[in-house]
Amino acid sequence: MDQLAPREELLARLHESILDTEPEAAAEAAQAAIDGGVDAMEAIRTASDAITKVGDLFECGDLYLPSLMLAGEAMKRSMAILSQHISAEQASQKKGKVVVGAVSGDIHDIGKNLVATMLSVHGYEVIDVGVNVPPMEIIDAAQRERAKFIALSALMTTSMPYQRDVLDLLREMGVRDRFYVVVGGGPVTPEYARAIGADGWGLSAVSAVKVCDRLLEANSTPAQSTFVQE
Ligand code: B12
Repeated sequence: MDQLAPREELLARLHESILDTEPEAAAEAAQAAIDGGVDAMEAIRTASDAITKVGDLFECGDLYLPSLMLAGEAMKRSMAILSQHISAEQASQKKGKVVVGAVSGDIHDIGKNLVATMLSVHGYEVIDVGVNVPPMEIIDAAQRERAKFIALSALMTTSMPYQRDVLDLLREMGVRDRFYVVVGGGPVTPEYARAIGADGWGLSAVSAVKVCDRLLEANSTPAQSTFVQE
């Protein structure tokens, strides 16, 4: 019988498959990591590290759009496998539920998925409602799931106003104080986030985790909490 590949080798294979933008290889590497006894959380951290590097390469023009999209798919395929293997103990460390979605009119999901992954790796239970989600559907999901946070992604100036609509609707419904609302995405600035009455704004997926952590630590009522930006 073949000897099991060492842990480092399995993790390196996963990392490489995402950097090489190969969805099929990423799914296989994720399964191999699990079969080889690698902790799912550790593998998720490795995959997140790889997709963050891919994002950096894209930002500085060293990677083109089709590759970015393939890398996003590779991340998705590996996460589908790895997330099934998070242990009960790890799952019980959850800090609370976060409804994550891209608002109406916006189908960009690479950054949103990265935010969802980073939050999930850092102990949040993520309910990803997908892309192009109308404000009321996002609020319905948050109420149904008894979420603590709503994280809204918008990549276009034309979709940003729907972040405001979510907040307006929460206020109209008298439930604004039930959820911390965190916003982000390319054109969304901290000034805009403050103006629409969000609780926090984050520049990146890593920032999204920091913002949620800081809001939890502050433990104040949503909408009355100090605005957090990272
Ligand atoms: C990839 C891409 C696409 C892909 C999307 C694939 C997919 N599955 O997502 C495709 C080709 C389908 C596409 C389509 C379109 N796109 Co496009 N697209 C991009 C592109 C090149 C990269 C976006 C991306 O994935 N970046 C990489 C990820 C990792 O970064 P990110 O999304 O910014 O996310 C990070 C942060 O913003 C932050 N973040 C994101 N969400 C959140 C949420 C929270 C809560 C927090 C805290 C943080 C956070 O964390 C993320 C990770 O660090 C951008 C240009 C750009 N440089 O941004 C244009 C861009 C966003 N697209 C644009 C446009 C106009 C379109 C189209 C309308 C084009 C067209 N005419 O058909 C369509 C339709 C889109 C629609 N209806 O939604 C414009 C938007 C312009 C504007 N300001 O309004 C951009 C800026 C390009 C441009 N310069 O013109 N697009």
